[in-house]
Amino acid sequence: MKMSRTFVPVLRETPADAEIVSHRLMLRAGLIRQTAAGIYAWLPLGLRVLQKISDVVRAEQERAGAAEMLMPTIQSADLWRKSGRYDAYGPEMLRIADRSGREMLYGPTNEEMITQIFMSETKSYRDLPKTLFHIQWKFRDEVRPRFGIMRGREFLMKDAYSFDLDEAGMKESYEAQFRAYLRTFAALGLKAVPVRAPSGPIGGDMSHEFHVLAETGESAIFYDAALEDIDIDAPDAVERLSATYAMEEEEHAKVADCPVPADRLLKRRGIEVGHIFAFGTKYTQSMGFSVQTKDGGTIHPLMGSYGVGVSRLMGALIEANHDDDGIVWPDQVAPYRVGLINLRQGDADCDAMCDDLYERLSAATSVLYDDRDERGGAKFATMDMIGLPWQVIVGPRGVKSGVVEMKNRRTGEKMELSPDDAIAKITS
Ligand code: P5A
Repeated sequence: MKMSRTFVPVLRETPADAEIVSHRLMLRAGLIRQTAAGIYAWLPLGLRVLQKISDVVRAEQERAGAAEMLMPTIQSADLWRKSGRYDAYGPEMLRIADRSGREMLYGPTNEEMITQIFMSETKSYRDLPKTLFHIQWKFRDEVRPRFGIMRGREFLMKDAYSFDLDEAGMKESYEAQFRAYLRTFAALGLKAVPVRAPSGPIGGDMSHEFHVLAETGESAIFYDAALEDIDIDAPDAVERLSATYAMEEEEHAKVADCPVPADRLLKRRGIEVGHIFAFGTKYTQSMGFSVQTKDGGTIHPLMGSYGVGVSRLMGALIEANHDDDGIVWPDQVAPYRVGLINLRQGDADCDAMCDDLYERLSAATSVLYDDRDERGGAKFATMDMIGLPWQVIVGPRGVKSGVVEMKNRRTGEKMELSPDDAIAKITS
């Protein structure tokens, strides 16, 4: 992609109303723009990152045996009356009416809808267990939307739903998602702490939140330092992590005798990037979903639901990956892998070398070519701000001696290479 064609409205100044670094950098790097309180447009670079995060989340869901589908954002109030949640949900739910006055809502979550869809087609124990997921926009009319997309009103969530025949099956599905979450956050290069959690309006009594550690996190968490030594790839990782003490401050305060010795109890701030629940028959019972069992009886399937804040993850990733000059994207989620800078746009030799590099690099990886008629200083600042992993810099001096400069955004390491060697290094 050429900078002259795409839309990257970089801001020189720090936006006054952005309190935390990820919000500031998302605005400054031209990833998002607010369109109404807590509602954001995703500009080209932001959308590419959102898609890459979704890809990582999706891959780990599929690996865990969950199948992707897509449910609508708009739901009918009647569906929510069946579970009794229409009234219970309160003012966080955006309630709307269609032209004939039918009550609708913009979904804050999809337990009712998936249950309705799945129960219509499922009569027998042979159809279970199953876990289905989608990655879809949600709306919650938060009292205090803040920190940009971190606590938005409209936000992107991965939500998965499991259906099982018995408690043991439900526990297995829960653990499969638990493990998928550990893998997802690790694949994104984030350190996430699973914390035992109250289940709130979703329901049930088995629930964990996953917190990415960050000083700007909204939650304070207390946990046993031993938790940090657990290898998430070990077969007993889920078991050990669920058994190890970790609580949000509010819950921790309710614990009469904390079992963790004071010298091992850590207090950190965290960003809640995931939350999983097992609530058994809460929805299948209220909505009348039963299946036949092997021995001729009937049961209500047991459910769990599993959320990842996909858009919030972008904020968490920036909190964990930035420096004074801007964002420093990890490879997996960078909007482009390479930023190509032409220091003398309009100079025939520089243009020719850039065109050649652009074509050859694009064949192997993703490239953003800054082909604007701008000063070198401005181009450097922009490229550092948007944080692509590699910069390839073409200037008149280098062109004469047949070299380009390459810079690693994370380490700051610079090297002079022939165009061929630069391409080889980036694509190796
Ligand atoms: C689980 C999946 C649920 O809604 N139902 C379906 C369950 N859980 S949750 O904890 O309420 O939300 C799941 C994750 O979504 C993110 N999230 C948000 N992200 C941005 N802005 C918001 N206002 C917001 N609210 C929730 C969080 O990451 C949360 O863990």
